[in-house]
Amino acid sequence: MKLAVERWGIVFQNPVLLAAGTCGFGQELQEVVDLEALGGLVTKSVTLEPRLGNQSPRMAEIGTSMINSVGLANPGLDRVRSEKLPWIREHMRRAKVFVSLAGRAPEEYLALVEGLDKEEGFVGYELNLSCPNDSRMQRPFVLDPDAVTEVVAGTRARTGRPLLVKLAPNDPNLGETARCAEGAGADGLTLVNTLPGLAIDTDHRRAVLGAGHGGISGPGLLGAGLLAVATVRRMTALPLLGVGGVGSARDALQYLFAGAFLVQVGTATFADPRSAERIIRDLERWGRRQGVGSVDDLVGAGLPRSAPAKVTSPGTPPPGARVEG
Ligand code: RRO
Repeated sequence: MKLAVERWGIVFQNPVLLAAGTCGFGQELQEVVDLEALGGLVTKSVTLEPRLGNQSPRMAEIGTSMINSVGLANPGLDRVRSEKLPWIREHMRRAKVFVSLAGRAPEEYLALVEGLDKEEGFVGYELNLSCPNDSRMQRPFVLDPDAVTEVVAGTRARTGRPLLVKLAPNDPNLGETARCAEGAGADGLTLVNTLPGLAIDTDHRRAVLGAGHGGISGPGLLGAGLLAVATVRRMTALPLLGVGGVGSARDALQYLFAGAFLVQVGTATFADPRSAERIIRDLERWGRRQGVGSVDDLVGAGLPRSAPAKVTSPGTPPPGARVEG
């Protein structure tokens, strides 16, 4: 099976990327991951100023899943330009890099793009409008259509590179948010960020995470991510990237069948840094055994685009959501 997929004039050698926040800027995993074997990666979200992040503990296991409240710890725009991008330029030539951007005001995203767009080494941006862990923000931008429009239109005016918008699994108007991002000039949508949640330490009778609540990821997020992709696919023709709970080729295939053309591996990397490489190998083997020509033949193959009933929110199950893998 041909693993390569092309969108926006960019060829991804396979459809598996590492997800934002789980691979730093690539450099952090160089000893344990063959980065050049990947379709690509999305960097940790970058803010204008460096951030130290939230009080520890910042991560905890909850059953087979995970909860985090890292709090956007990152080196800030200047060091990303002076240290991280030069390393990426030298070491990542085949794997494609998206830089994830975050901020507390729409203007911060615009300033980030202005500060980065002359740099080389990355193919596009993932606008993180859905981080659940910034205590100084009342709610993520993605839950406010005006803010989505402002950030996307403003960044659109400042770059010709592909702009992805990362959406939230708990958005009650997910389809409308997707359309809003598309209308403002987004080129693709990443579904989904972590699901806001809480874990309580019963011995000490307090929240497990130093910051209190956080975002849930791992196997428990898979179904929510799939539903989000299937829902949004009916509302927009934009290319979709599926993320949430991918730990195997079967999970990745489900995202492809639901309508994503790329998948991102996140939490699975913490348990096994080589998860993404394994998933790529297994995908190829599966496709060969099934006699599939290319990954593109699988995109949306599990769910017809024109469904008998309208699906407007992730709370409504998509009709005919039967997936075979
Ligand atoms: O840094 C974080 O706490 C974080 C971010 Br920016 C995000 O988008 N999603 C998440 O679960 N954690």
